[in-house]
Amino acid sequence: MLYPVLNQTRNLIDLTGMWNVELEKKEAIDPALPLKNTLLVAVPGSINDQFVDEEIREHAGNFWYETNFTLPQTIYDQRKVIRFSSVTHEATVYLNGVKVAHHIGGFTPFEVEIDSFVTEGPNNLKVCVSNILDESTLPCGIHTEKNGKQKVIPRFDFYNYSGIHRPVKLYTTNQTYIKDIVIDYHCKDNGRTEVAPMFEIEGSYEEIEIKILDESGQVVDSQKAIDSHLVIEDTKLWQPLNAYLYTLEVSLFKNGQLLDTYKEAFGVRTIKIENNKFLINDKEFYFKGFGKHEDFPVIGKGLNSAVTNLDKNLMKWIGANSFRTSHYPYSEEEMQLADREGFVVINEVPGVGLFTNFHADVNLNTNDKNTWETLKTHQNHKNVIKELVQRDKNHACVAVWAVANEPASHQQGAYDYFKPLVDLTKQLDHQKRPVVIPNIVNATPELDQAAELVDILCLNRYYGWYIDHGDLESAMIGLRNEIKKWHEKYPEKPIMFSEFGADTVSGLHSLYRTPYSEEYQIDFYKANFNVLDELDYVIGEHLWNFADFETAPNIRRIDGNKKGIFTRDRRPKSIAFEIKKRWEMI
Ligand code: GCB
Repeated sequence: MLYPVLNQTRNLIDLTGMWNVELEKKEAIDPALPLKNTLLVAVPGSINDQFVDEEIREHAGNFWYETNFTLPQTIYDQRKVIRFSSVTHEATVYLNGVKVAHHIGGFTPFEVEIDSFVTEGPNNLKVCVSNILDESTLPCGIHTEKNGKQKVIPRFDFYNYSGIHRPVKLYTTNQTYIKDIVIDYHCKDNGRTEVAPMFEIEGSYEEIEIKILDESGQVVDSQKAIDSHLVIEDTKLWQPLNAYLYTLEVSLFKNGQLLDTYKEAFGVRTIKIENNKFLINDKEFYFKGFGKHEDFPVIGKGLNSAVTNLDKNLMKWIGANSFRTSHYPYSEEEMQLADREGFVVINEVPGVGLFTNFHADVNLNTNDKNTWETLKTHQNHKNVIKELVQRDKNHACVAVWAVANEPASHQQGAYDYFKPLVDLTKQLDHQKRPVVIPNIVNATPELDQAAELVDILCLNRYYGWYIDHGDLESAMIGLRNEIKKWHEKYPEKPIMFSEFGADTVSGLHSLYRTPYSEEYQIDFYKANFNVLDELDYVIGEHLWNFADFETAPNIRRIDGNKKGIFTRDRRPKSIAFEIKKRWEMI
């Protein structure tokens, strides 16, 4: 599936804006009838924080969205497709009362051809959005009932924002169209790159023209056969924080008439792991950056380009070169920006909550069932991997795939659960990029069963916070011991600190440098940096988290998770200036 664009052969109509919304309560809503008790809701955006109404914010179940549109006559003869960039978490789409699409998974796009259902007059588009998470979904949650009300208890540490989070677009093509493009390339010596693009094309055509353009729009090479190899001489490589993007342009013709054309940007770079090092273009790369969230006041997880842009600029300001899309795929627009700016991305599927006896709220920590005998997520897990690799395969910024976060990889069954998923990721990815599964502290080097499957040992460690809270001296002894054991067990695998951090209330100061103060956050990071700077097999540091973010209420979270280097509204805490100094030196 290609990103929707406007060009010589394709039209693009934006369906975002104010939609109607109605909560489905006891009585089921009939998609054939107009919605009755509607409110206005902004699309894109999470629904939760747009109203002054706790019932809406906390509603677990269906939200019915609705909009109406009439198409211009000029495009009526073309093939028409509605594309949702993401609907969180499950969407059933009705056009003029007829069910036309269903999609499970809140962070990847889906689309439907609507030619058989659309009318020349007004059209009614309804989307039934469910925010229910259970033991089959990803992310994984607990679906239960309390006081006669449905409830979703997240098994993860971020707020279960839901709604139509990213743009909804109607685009058109001719009956002959380019369905997908895979840009495979091989870097040879002397700066020569052979590009072997693969195309999925529907319909008939007589001629194909494939071109590679450089950043100034000059044609680098062009060919006229579908299985052509194109050549870039003196390749300008895509480098971290110094990106160079080529464009592959493909056009289809019949009787000299242009039927379809599409441009896909791509960067040329190599990724290797050798001798415990992570190499980009054969040069050692050290990850400096963050685990992030798509999270901002009012819009929740809704796409907002200004926020995405500010985050990118804050990361540049502080000296970061990379981030992880914890704990779900981020917007396509964010990936395009990362390509453009040269950020290196660890791209994560929503494989989070895969630990049945863990919950961010310690009071729920009572269930001791085996995760892998309890959960029914495997099919959905395969789907989210397929959809993410499909969506992001051509992005130069994507350097690593994360197929889960902190699963119960110490419990029996973890290996059998993850082996097919890691294999699937590699099989689907034409670049065979490294695969990781950020590890939870319970899955010690002695107990863990998934580490042998991964290319980098990504450790999420909170020594000095959840372990030896407030006692950094003991904490660092523990951390050193553990890392040593990992290295002894897997001497050939690089290690990365994929999460470490301390909750910090912005503006809270302490002479005694106590936890939650800005001083403690500084001491915490200094202590951790001392340890990881001693170890030459450590390939990077991703701080947890870029910014404070919203979570479900629980005893450890006061107005959300406060481990941000920036506040939720992106003001720096004192630590930000320390990190900037460090990263500008590395
Ligand atoms: C983790 C999780 C992350 C949490 C973080 C924390 O290990 O991966 O989702 O937010 O810890 O702050 O507890």
